[in-house]
Amino acid sequence: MALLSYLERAEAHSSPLVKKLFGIMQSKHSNLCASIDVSTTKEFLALIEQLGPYICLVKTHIDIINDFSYEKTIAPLLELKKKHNFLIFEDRKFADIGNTVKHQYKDGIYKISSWADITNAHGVTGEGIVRGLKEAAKETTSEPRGLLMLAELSSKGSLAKGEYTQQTIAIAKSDREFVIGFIAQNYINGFDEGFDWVLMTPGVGLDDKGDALGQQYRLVDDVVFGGTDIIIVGRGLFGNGRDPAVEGERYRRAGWEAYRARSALSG
Ligand code: S5P
Repeated sequence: MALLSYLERAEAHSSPLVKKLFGIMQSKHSNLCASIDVSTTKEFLALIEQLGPYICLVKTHIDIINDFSYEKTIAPLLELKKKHNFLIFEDRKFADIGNTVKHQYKDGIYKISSWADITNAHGVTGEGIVRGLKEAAKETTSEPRGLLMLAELSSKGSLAKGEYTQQTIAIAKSDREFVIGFIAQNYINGFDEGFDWVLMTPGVGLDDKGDALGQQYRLVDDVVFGGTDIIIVGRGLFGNGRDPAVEGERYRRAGWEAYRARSALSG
């Protein structure tokens, strides 16, 4: 079957959040998500300001920011979101029982459900995790919120494979309204069944093969031709003294051209 453009997918999708995301991707010609793993608010906001024009999504690990506060970290992040037109994905990787994740998502210092459009969860604790997170989203806001299930991981020796991956996909299918897709390394048989899941892939780097702590990088073309919709890039954009604006444009172009080439081949 021919691969649809992001615009066609936006028009056809039932989720308001996915419509918005694909719409942004189409208008910015970007399937690049920037992973901003830094530990001060100053660096965090400066990087997002520089990368803003090139990305469709900002991925955060808000709990690694030393000087976090809603006023100094989140309020300006939301201003940058408006200015540059991207969505926000808090990579919280929830992994507890439904009742606990419900509170972890909406309470505490971070109040993730109040500002992050998208978050993600492991399947390890079973289906209740989706229900708990969905309840928290509904109790927080009328804005659309979405969940990605972690079906596979990029790191060496990951246990998320085979039967575990299949069971995680089954959990995702328990709620096709709140669950919008997956974090995985490739398109996996069993995802689809006629539903347009969003697939995002981290562990992407054009210059490095990995890091000293088990991260493994693959090339943009490999992950996009492997079936991904959104490439997630962190240190490739700003690590090792790289210029985020230069790398932002480089990865944006690489991701966009790869998706176009894949669509043309499938058409
Ligand atoms: O399988 C995974 C899933 C995730 S969400 N592998 C990953 O590396 N990630 C996240 O993507 C990880 O937590 C980090 O924030 C980012 C990759 O960063 P990079 O600097 O290695 O590109």
